[in-house]
Amino acid sequence: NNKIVFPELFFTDKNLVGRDVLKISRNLSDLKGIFADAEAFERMPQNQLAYEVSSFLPEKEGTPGGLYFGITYLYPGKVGNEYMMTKGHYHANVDRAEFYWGLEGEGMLILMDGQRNVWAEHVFPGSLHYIPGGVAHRMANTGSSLFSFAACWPSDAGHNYAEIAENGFSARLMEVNGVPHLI
Ligand code: PAN
Ligand code: ZN
Repeated sequence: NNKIVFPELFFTDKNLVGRDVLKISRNLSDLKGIFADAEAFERMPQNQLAYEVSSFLPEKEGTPGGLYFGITYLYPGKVGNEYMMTKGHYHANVDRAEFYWGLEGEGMLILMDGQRNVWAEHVFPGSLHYIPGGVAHRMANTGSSLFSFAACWPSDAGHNYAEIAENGFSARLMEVNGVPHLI
């Protein structure tokens, strides 16, 4: 397993030394309902690993002024013609912003503002993406290898998954003639 390693935690603040990195994983079953082709989804093994997130959360959730850091490892694949993607969310504190940057592999950052306008940015190793407050965000792996990206967000941002679970994004990233299209 040669995926990019989590940075070495190197802090002079004694309170941070030895803090654990939180690891979560999402299987296909955790992504039920987010893909357009529900039949293709049901035919896939529900225990298939979709993505993993390793996070360093040095502050208590909700602390104003603190920062969180995480790396997401998004595996390649498609559900029907739709690229494998993260659940996506607004921040619970909706005006909180976030940085994403590409580490390995390639994908698209899908963004949606409060008026449900959707646009996307190409993510590749070294690309930096600023997600303003009020903008929902989701990543899709458009390549055939592991897509890893890092994120930095405020410790008082929180996650609002319900809004996207109920209403989705107003556009999807589909493969058409071998290339990604926002539809
Ligand atoms: C990221 C995301 C991570 C997984 O750390 O939480 O990429 O995506 P979902 O949370 O949408 O499943 C982030 O945006 N934090 O705010
Ligand atoms: Zn976020």
